Amino acid sequence: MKRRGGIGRTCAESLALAALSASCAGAPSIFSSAGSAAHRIGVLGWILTSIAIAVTVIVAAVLLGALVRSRAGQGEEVQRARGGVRWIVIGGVIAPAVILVAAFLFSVLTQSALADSPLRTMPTVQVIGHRWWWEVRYPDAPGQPVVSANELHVVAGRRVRLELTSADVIHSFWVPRLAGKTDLIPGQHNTMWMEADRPGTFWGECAEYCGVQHAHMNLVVVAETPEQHDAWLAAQNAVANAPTDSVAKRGQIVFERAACASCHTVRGSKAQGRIGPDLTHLESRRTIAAGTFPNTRGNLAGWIANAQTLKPGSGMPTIALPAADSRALLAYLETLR
Ligand code: HEC
Ligand SMILES: [Cu+2]
Repeated sequence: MKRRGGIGRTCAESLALAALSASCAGAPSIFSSAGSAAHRIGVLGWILTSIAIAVTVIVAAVLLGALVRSRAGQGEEVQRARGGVRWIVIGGVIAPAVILVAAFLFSVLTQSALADSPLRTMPTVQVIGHRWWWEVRYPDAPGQPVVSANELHVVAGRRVRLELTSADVIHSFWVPRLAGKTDLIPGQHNTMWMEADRPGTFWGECAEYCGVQHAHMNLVVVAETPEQHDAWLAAQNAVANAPTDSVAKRGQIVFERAACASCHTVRGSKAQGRIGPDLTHLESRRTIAAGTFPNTRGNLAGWIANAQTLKPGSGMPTIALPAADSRALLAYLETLR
């Protein structure tokens, strides 16, 4: 559903976004895992939290006991009677060593379960971090390479390998309900695997401070059935159809003249820019500007006219266009399904 007019985020839209991130099935917390990798991390989280709580409670109880006894003036006798040195060796050396070794072992076991195994054949998705959006590529897709942004489609119940790198600074890929964090580092390819155990949408974000718009660098993972995924890939695979409607045709000319084409690619057209997100299937995406706004007509119009007010410092300049051009441009963008 598209709405006309309105710049920026209205109250209803903030709610819509909140609903999207929440309907991204529950709070994005490691304790509500929805995939095997995240599940292991959740278990490790509970183990470490339980150990920490137990240690705190025991230490507090012993301390309290000592205080009560020293108040009663029996401190020294008790210490002598019970063997103070033994307490120190057990409580101060052996117990911490056992606890730390156990915590270390649990962590190592989890880490090795999460390690990417080159033996398994998994479909690969490449994720490239940009200040402040995510480029997503599907090199295994049949035919043309599929390129999208800020939305990652996977098959529910199937592992996918992520190949992570960055075009500028260090970012960190994190979808709390599906997997742990992995850094995206310029000049390096980190890999990880991820799996959603059921269809649904899952909210993700950049987990490494990467500049002023770090908080507006979100993404949505869409887990779907194999049939839905194939249909989605086939649709993304297609190049954009040339617009037939006269207003949209004019919009395409505006797009190519107003510098949009120097930064954005629309496959199947002259626009081959590589600075910003691929817009070939812009309309198929749920959000714009990396999860910052729901993808509505009003927000698209507002974004183009006010990008620097809405996401200051972002790589997208504010572009003022005459009203008629702006309408035509929107009509064109709406053909990019
Ligand atoms: C100097 C390069 C540049 C120019 C020129 C430019 N853009 Fe962008 N555009 C970007 C960048 C970078 C982003 C990503 C911004 C972000 O999310 O931080 C972006 C984002 C967008 C988005 C949101 C895409 C998404 O999926 O989030 C749309 C739509 C868009 N631009 C349309 C346009 C149009 C229409 C024009 C011409 C009027 C234009 N851009 C001109 C660089 C540019
Ligand atoms: Cu980032």
